[in-house]
Amino acid sequence: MKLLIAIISSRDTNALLDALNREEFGATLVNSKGGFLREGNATVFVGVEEDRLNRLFGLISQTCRTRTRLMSPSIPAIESGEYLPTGPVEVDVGGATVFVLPVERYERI
Ligand code: 2BA
Repeated sequence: MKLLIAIISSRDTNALLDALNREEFGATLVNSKGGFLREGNATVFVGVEEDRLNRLFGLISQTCRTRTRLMSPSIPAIESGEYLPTGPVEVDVGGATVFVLPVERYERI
């Protein structure tokens, strides 16, 4: 068994969870925040048998879109070391950042 952890856009959660439910994947959704943009995103945990992992990746690819976000980074001022705002830059986010971990033991008690 594997534990798949997918970090996705909050806007894609319904589509992904609907698809997972339809195909009887068990899933847990946790609200999270990206360390770079500091915006809300979503983290989905799915315990899955190895032979269904490819199907799971397929559902994530179908439901999680790449989006462009505008952000205003701050860069250090040369003399004072203070942070000054610059113009907005475009950042591509998603469709999904996915980790697959081995599961040593799985029990439902
Ligand atoms: P954030 O950390 O808010 O990052 C949002 C997007 O900003 C990233 O999209 C990437 O395009 C960009 N980005 C992140 N760090 C950057 C940096 N140091 N310089 C320039 N651009 C940067 P994604 O790569 O699609 O990541 C989406 C979200 O997935 C991330 O939100 C974070 O919550 C998570 N994530 C990505 N890589 C991760 C990792 N190695 N470990 C844990 N979480 C990760």
